[in-house]
Amino acid sequence: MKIKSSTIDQHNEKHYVAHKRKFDFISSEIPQVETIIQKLMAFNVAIPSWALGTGGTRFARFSGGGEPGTLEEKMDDVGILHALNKSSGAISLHIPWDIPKDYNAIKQQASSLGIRFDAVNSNTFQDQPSQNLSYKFGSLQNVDKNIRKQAIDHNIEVIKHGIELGSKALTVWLSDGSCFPGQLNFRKAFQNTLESLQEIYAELPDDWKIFIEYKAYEPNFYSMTVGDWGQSLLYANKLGEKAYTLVDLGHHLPNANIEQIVALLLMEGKLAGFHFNDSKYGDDDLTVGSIKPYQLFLIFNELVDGMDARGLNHASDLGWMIDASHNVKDPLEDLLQSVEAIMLAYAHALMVDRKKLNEAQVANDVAMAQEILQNTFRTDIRAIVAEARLRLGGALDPIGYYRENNIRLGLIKERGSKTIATGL
Ligand code: PSV
Ligand code: MN
Repeated sequence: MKIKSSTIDQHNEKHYVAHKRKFDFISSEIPQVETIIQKLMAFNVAIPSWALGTGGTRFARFSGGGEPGTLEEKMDDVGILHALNKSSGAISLHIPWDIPKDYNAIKQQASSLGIRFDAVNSNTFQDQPSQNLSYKFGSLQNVDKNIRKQAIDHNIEVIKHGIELGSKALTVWLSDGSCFPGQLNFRKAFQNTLESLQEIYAELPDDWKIFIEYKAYEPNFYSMTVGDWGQSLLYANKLGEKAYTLVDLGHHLPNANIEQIVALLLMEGKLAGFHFNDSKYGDDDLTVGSIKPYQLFLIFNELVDGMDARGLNHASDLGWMIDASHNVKDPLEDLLQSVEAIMLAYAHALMVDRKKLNEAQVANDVAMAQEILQNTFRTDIRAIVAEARLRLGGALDPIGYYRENNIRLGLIKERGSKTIATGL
């Protein structure tokens, strides 16, 4: 299913007067509004190929119907999102869940939808039917050299798929670790993992990066071999300049100060980018910004500050990806909400008066520093994000459009109500 731009124009006409009133007001309040709009227009967040269907828990999965059953259909779904918000122009593939059968055809489809291929993700946390050896006791860390070799080869194969598609990064998330004290020799597990990663690193093309994603717990509950940003940074530093630490917002112990982690990784030139999601308790994979929108803003505040300090291009120098699971909402609506939350947090961060904030910091004016951040966060800038979308031909109210035009019903008619997407 393709969204016709004429139907978006009709939708926008209906909403334009109300939008203009809000936009005129907010632009009169914010002097740098044009710069913010230009930056928003350049910014895109990759959609994970594994999160276009309904997610589930280990108890149950309640499919909503019309799920994309093939990679082509997943691409079409990202095309729908991108047509509506103009900020979802990339897809991140998980291999082997989404192996392209015909590279040229899939690349043609991508370019017709205005989508590029972001980081490719390897999977050595599950056993595949075609696989000889099991990852039950880990992959790159495994005590068995042959199992490590199988996992290394898989990662190299993922790089090859990525090269064909024009990706520029490999994301490695390992479930490796241990469930009980004594199960693992920590030093040996680290060394095995490092040596395995070095073999993968050696296969990276010159213009590629490797993203090392950490996670505090799950599926292993006593130790994780890449359990926090310190461990990830150790691997990244030992591997070399193409290796970076990837932050998934749900992968920390409760109450971790993620904004500080981000600031320091950026300072060290080692921040890869993000897997965005939100959480209340653990790796809940909830809609971005649905639980802690202020934290999301504080993270973006550090990102903008740190990227500007290093002269980085906001839109292209870090990897921006969503990693969420939509268990009770329509996945496409959920993803629209997630991207909107990211754009709002980014726009708010661009608005922060950094000169004043710096003055407050050097004067130890704690109350003023808080005022600056909170006044920014409490300003309703939704019309600015909507204006950026409008200028690119997107919908003023993406979810409104999605509902008015019964997109899910159309997808169910096209694909049926019982299709099941690959992924978690
Ligand atoms: C693991 O929890 C993770 O965050 C990794 O990024 C995986 O690739 C993804 O989720 C799988 O859903
Ligand atoms: Mn992740």
